[in-house]
Amino acid sequence: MPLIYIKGDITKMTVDAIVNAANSSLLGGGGVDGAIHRAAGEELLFECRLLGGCKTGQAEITKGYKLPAKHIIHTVGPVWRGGDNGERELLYSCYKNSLALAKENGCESVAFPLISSGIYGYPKDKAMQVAVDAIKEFLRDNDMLVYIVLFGDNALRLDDRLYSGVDSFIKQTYSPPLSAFAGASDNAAAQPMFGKAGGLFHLKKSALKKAPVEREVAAAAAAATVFKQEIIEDAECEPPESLDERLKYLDESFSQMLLRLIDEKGMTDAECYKKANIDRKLFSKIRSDINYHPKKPTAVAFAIALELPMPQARELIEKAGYSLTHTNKFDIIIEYFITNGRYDVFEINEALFAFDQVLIA
Ligand code: AR6
Repeated sequence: MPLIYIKGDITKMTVDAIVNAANSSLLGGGGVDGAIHRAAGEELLFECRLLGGCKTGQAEITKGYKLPAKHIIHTVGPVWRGGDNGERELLYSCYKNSLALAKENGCESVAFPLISSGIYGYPKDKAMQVAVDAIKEFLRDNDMLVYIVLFGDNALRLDDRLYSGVDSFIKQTYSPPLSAFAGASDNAAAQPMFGKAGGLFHLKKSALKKAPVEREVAAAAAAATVFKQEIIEDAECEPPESLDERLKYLDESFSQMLLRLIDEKGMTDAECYKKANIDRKLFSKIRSDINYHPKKPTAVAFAIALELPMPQARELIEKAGYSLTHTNKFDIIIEYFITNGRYDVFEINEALFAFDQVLIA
């Protein structure tokens, strides 16, 4: 997966290059710059002195010294002054020039912090958008594994409207899995259904007071309702298809269906796997093995890249042996984006990340 968001400390990344959000002296400072200099050791400062500084938007490269990364690319982000002073262009050039330097130096993997979004005050959501735009543009013509490393608890704030749209869709749609009722003691069931980042849903108190058998019946009824709803939704959206048409593709494997859909959409392989944020090597494996079983996030990524409507997306994902249900946040978030016709894998990954879910691809 060519662009990956992760939470953590960039100095710990084992990659060909990490990027430093430096200042124009290149002689170290606070934030990530300070952390990188401390972890790399004082030899880094000796090499930096020889570089004689760096202009905003430009980039320079040094060795990684004591870091697990082989190289450090030092770039100088703009200071945020309200957004009308060329900040976006300068920040974009930081990513563009750093990636070009990484490529020139034969790097296959690079990790970025969210440049300018700390001491330099660039709003995190805007800084993220610039980072993603610049990296996406680069990946259109180049193969590289690029990480954006987000630091601290408030690492990323999803656009407010998108966040509340996804959040209320989860609240409306979520239906607890049977096991949540059957195995749960009253106490355990009173816990939030999701992990620390979620904490959105609590089982209704009335459901908790019921005897175990009643709880199972209630849960089964809830599940049946969801199932029925899905059938209705599918029937409403699915284009009429003849029985012959359906039978023709019954035995298709995931790989065969994927390749057929790529042709039907008039896409090239590269357009499809890049849009899916899938690595070329993984795509080649899927292409050459008709029985290849991808992981669920990979199957989902292709459904997104192909911009499939919900029924077809479900079909493709089922070919890989998975389903989209209403019993977990990941599935619901995917459904939200598909039903709203928003097929940008990077945007979906930001939402998944914000809700503490596995990313797609
Ligand atoms: N790993 C990953 N990200 C980090 C780490 C880390 N170890 N530490 C901080 N961040 P900043 P800037 C995040 O302030 O805004 C220095 O003094 C942090 O949460 O390091 O470009 C330089 O010398 C934030 O999201 O860099 C300059 O003078 C992001 O890294 C000035 O600060 C960037 O925050 C540059 O300011």
